[in-house]
Amino acid sequence: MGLAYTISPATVLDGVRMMFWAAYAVKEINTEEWIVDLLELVQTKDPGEKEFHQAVAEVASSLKPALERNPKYRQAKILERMVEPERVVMFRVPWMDDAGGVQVNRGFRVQMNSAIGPYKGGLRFHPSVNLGILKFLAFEQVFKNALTTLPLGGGKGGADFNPKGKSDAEVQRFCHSFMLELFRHIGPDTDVPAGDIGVGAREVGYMFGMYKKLVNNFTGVLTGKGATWGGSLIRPEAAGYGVIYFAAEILQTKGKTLDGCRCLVSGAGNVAQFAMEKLLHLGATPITFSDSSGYIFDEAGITADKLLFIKELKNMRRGRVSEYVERYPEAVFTPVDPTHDHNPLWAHKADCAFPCATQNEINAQDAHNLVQGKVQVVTEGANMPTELEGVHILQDNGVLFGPAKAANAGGVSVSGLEMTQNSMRLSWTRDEVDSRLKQIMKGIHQGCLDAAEAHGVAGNYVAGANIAGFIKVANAMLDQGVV
Ligand code: NDP
Ligand code: 2IT
Repeated sequence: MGLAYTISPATVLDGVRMMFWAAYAVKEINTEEWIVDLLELVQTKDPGEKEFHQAVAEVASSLKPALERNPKYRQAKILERMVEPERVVMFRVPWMDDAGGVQVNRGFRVQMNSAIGPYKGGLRFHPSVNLGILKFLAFEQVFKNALTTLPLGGGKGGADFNPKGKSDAEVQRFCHSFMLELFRHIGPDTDVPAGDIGVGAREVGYMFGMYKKLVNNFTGVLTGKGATWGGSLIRPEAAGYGVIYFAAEILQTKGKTLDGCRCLVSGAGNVAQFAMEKLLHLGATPITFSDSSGYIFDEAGITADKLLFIKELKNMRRGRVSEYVERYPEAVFTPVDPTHDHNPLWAHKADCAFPCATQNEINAQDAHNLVQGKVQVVTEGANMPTELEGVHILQDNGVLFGPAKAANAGGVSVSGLEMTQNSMRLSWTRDEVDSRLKQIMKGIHQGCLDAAEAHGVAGNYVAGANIAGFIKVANAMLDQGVV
């Protein structure tokens, strides 16, 4: 028998694979140049998506050591593939207002990456929502979900619907119309949405009801469900509690605790409320919070009673934060001033800061003010609340900086635990879920430190989070081939 007949198909395949990698290897480009090229490509392809460009730039600029260590990531164009969503659906959401008028909104779902699990991520209902914002959020979600150690891919969606000033019936009609299209693109093993800005228990309930009616199937297709119909205990608290668990871990590396710390918090929604609650549990004192109309500074400290008032104000009455000073006249309300080049909330003296409202709420000037105010720790509750220049100013001045994709991963982690409980058809106790959440946040913190250390950027949580999340997804993509 001749030699040709002894070569197995597997050997031939190996040979082809080697030729494939060799062809790439001859075209040697330096990593920095390659990163610049990638950012240019992203900007040229979708020029209007500035938040998405910002998120990609932040990740790409910290991946250099990982890309240089394993040339296959560049050869297989892993990052080029990661910036391209696997699928985007965009759809009309028509609904009727209480006066009988027809309203039309635009709905989206960005299914970014499913290398390590079904697409997972929240839905945002806010008038500012557009494709660029949802692509930035979906891109961040891919890395965040990888850090949780749970089998979750990344996605994000939402609509440019403004829930403010809408009646309950209008919100219900909108949610039902939104799900009338979204239902065909999601499923418990395909894509599992949850809440985000403007989407809480009420909206998840209406969307779940419509999904169940359409598919005639009671299944865990959304997370953040009510506790009596498939929701997990601690899911409402999870993102805010997780942020504070993460900050406690950061402080512990310096032998410190949150006990006695004075804390700046922004936002007054789900994440901000439960971040403040956990700060109080751990002996710290929140002194600020905000919404889109302005912020409150309460020098005496926000107590558990005052927090109850905030929850009732924002969750039941959907009111504005200025009402707080009517009840607690010792506090000060400062309205948003669009002519300001900075947010005065971040100029108060404090030990820690927790931005928990929205993207880009800490710019370079705010970062300088935080440094000036002797803030030692900034831990992000919102997604990308700090502009890249602000991040560098904080890090260069020795502020311990916990980035969103690690620090706020508690929300999606408990969503993952909700999916597990749904699959097992059982519910865990509050203590069980809370202790798993704590363990996950501890693990994410350690994972960031380990990845940073192993890649020559010890102590840099931003680089550590990006590298650890990237490697997990990238290796899965390599294993699965060019799909
Ligand atoms: P909520 O809708 O419950 O609260 C959002 C808060 O931020 C409100 O106080 C809102 O003010 C304020 N806000 C929203 N948009 C703006 C804006 N453009 N300018 C100023 N203030 C604004 O949302 P969440 O608390 O759920 O989300 C807050 C952040 O946390 C977001 O970045 C979200 O992506 C992120 N996140 C959420 C998780 C979750 O599980 N919910 C998990 C991880 C991260 P107003 O009341 O005036 O609208
Ligand atoms: O940004 C986020 O991580 C979320 N909004 C939570 C997503 C989820 O699927 O629970």
